[in-house]
Amino acid sequence: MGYKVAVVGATGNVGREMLNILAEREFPVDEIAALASRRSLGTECSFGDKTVKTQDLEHFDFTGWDMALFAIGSDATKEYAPKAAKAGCVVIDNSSLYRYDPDIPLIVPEVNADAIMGYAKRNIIANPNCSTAQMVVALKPLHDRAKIKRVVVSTYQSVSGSGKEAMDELWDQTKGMYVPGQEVAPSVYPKQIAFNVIPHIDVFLDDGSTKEEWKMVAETKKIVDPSIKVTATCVRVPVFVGHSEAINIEFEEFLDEDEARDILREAPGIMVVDKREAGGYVTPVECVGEFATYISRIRQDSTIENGLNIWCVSDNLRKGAALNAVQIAELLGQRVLKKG
Ligand code: 2RA
Repeated sequence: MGYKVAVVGATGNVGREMLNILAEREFPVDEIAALASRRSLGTECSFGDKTVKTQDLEHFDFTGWDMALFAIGSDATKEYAPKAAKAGCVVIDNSSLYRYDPDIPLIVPEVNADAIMGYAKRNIIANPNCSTAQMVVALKPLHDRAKIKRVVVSTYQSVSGSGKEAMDELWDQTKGMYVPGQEVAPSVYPKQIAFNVIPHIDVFLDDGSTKEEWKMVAETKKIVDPSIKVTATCVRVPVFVGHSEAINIEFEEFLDEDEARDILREAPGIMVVDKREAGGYVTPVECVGEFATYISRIRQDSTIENGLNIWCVSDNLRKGAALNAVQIAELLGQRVLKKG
């Protein structure tokens, strides 16, 4: 006895990964619905060794469906998520719409699984921002051992975080630099992304930070501990898939780098690759298609009393979005719906 599962936004980067990962992890699906806007109607999506034709989200009836994994923008989510929730279908939403709502749990299963019971208030569970998800997986085991006071993080975020159009822009712009007359002007991004980096993701806020940076602050506080101070600089880099983060952590008490490495090695969802030699660390191209959050460059920060530096890399379409959403679905099945 399995679940009736809908994937909303099935033709997008994240929606396709949700279908892939549901199949890869053999989630107990009795029936799968791939939902998309009318313009994508009939598109065939892979679901393991099967294909499913997309159905029209606008006219879909969620009654009798167990859960719906949403991977569409906030505006469309605002229209369809409440309909699904009201029909008794638990919504797991990847947009930012509900993440900061006190009535809706924001879940990273390796970090705050127990908070999932809060789903019952609105029948909605929020998935965190990709750059937050991988970071809190690393922070949580260290925070449990030596309470974290402050985090300073710089991100190096791949263009797949902006969607398929951005990936095409990087590809075309890069090619165009080698073929006279085929130069490609910036479109998705305000400046050239090929062979360049852009310190701007999402909109600018009044204090000079960007909304992406604000998300990392607000979501870390909600998922891990509201007392943790976080400051972030989020940067777009010419990488197709895989977000990287340089994370500096200040603890309430000293935590030795070797003990930190041992803790991370044992922590759920983490793979430590940390050798102080050429190639002894993970880079984005190696994380693509993987479930793990990789940690490298673990070392003391001797400029402050209880400091540690780490390098964190993960597939932003997987742990950063689709995998985390499927893990929430698994948790929902184990703790609440209990079929399968
Ligand atoms: C990005 N985190 O990387 C944002 C949304 N996926 O663009």
